[in-house]
Amino acid sequence: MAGTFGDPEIIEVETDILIVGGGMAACGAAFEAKRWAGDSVKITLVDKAAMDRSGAVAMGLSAINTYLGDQKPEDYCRMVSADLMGITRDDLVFDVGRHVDDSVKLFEEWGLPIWKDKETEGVPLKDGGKPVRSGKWQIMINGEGYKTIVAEAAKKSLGIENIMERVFIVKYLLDTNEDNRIAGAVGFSVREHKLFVFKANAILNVAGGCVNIFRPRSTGEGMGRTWYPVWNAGSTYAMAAEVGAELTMMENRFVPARFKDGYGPVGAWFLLFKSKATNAYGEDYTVKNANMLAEYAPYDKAAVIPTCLRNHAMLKEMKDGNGPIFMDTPTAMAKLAETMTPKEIKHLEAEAWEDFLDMCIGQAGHWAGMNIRPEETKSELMPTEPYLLGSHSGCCGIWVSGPSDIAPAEWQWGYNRMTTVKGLFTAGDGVGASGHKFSSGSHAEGRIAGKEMVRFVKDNAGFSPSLKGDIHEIAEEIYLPVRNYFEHKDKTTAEDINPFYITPKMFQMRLQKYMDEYVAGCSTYYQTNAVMLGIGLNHITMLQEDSKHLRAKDLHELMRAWENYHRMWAAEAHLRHIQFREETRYPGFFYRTDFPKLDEENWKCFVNSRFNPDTREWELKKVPHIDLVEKHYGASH
Ligand code: SFD
Ligand code: AMP
Repeated sequence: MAGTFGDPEIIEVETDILIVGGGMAACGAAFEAKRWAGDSVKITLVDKAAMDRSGAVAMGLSAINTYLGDQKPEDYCRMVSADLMGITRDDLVFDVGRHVDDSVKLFEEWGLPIWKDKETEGVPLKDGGKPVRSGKWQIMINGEGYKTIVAEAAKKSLGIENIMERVFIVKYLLDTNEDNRIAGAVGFSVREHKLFVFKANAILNVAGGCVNIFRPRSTGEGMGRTWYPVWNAGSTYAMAAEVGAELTMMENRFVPARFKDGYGPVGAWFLLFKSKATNAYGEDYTVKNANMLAEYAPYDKAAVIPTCLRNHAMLKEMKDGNGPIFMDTPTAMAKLAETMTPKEIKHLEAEAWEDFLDMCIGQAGHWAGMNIRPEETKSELMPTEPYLLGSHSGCCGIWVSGPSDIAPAEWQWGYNRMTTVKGLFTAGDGVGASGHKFSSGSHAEGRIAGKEMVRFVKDNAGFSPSLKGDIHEIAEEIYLPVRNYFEHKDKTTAEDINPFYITPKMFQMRLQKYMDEYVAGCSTYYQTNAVMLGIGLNHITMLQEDSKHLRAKDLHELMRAWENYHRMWAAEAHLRHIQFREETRYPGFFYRTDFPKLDEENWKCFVNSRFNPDTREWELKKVPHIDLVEKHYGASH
């Protein structure tokens, strides 16, 4: 290896179960797998960051968005399906629904404060405590320390000696002897010059969703602010795709409506504070545009307006010149205050701030910096840049085997949450076609996968992984950006301007510009068509060629280089799926202007894709959708 810091030390780690990621799903998996594994199955967890504050819940959260309580899993399925325009996997959603409350009860047992109604104050959920509901499915928490609490339980279960932090996994490796069989993974430490080669019987791929493939609305000094975490770089989708796992619904995305510039979430404002959002002239855009929304089929089954359609109505106002959009916080607070004592009003004002201080500190900072008092001043809302995720109000991800008791035969192949690659499992943002899991559902899904992986490992006890590929060649490939830097850095006087290499930051900006301009980003009001997509794909193909020239001047930048490589893969999958689905299924998230209508007849189906690692070609296909809830419980809700 060229360069001043020499060859990395190569360290082999043998384990039975490898958990890649340290977020909500990973913590759930670690906890549950350990319960079933006993001491006979070795479990190792690798996180690119520090588990206490890694992943989407790093800053904490103010609400747990999935808690069923007295409600039925089939009703949860109906809600999820309607919000995601009718195409979800009922088997997977039902499975989360029947297990999610157990995760929430565990969180409380581990120390997470959950708001209770006055009558049951201080009574734990498991003893009949009634949570304060912000919405039908959501409950309120004091959640600044949410992730540290959940991570602590996972760490305690696994044992600190089985956890490796600050190791970035770059790719998975298939087995030499058995086709389509996972055998290991490879990643590097971002602190020490060490390359880790893992051999495993089963791997859980839970590295979160994908942020920053689109040019963000934040610019200049605000750059780096996003809603979902910047460190979710699409690794889950990219690494699964590279070994040939089938993806599903990668055309789906989430464009959250958020408090402008600070990216503060809106749920508590809409649901708990009962606030209304309006156009510039005080009109409720969802009421004003109700007829326009009625054109979209699954809408008639939805108890509330689906998330993308709320955006659709908002975008109509913005395009018609009726922006900005406001969250009318003063009216909502005044209304709530009508029946409150002065002390209660102070408490309400504190809650308004705490909602953001607990999960999106930047928004509280923005309010303070802009002299905004929510009880006096309205705040602007804005649809953000698109995010790829499978756990929140989106459903892109990987195609997995479902639970044996409910999944139809074609949706199950032995082990719940196993991908189409033998031994490779996923959960949380990784599982496609089943959104609205959120933090609690991702943890529960991790638990489901963790348990199944133990069963898989025990059933496959004779497996001896033999890694495909020469490890020294792989090491060369992984550290190539370092070589690029040291070989060429002295050829110019300004080290960031050099015709022989690309900095990860510039590479990311190029990707973001392509995605923004051609693949329905903010700058085209989320619109695209076949011609634009064709140009976009051409640009991304050229970017792939140039990815060999990424540079890294230190280990931190090496992580940035590989994050962007993963982003590029996720972006390509997203583009190809949008190209394939010739309709507008999610108006408000994106529009195919050449197919502006929702087409139930031809497109009420999943779109699945597979990158063939041998031919290096993508294959896309339609997969029939089955409404299991309607089949077993009828259409009512
Ligand atoms: O307000 C590698 N979410 C909300 N969920 C709720 O329940 N309530 C809310 O209030 C929610 N809201 C919210 C939410 C998220 C964010 C960012 C905000 C607000 C501001 C969603 C949940 O947080 C989300 O659904 C889950 O966390 C998803 O879980 P999971 O496990 O799929 O992803 P993760 O937690 O982000 O963890 C990813 C992990 O992977 C690591 N990682 N490790 C090794 N190698 C690599 N190459 C890696 N790449 C990534 C990460 O470090 C991390 O540990 S609200 O908006 O509605
Ligand atoms: P958000 O803060 O937008 O991420 O939303 C948090 C939760 O509230 C999610 O379960 C959303 O589906 C839900 N939610 C947000 N806004 C609304 C709304 N206007 N109507 C109904 N549900 C909403």
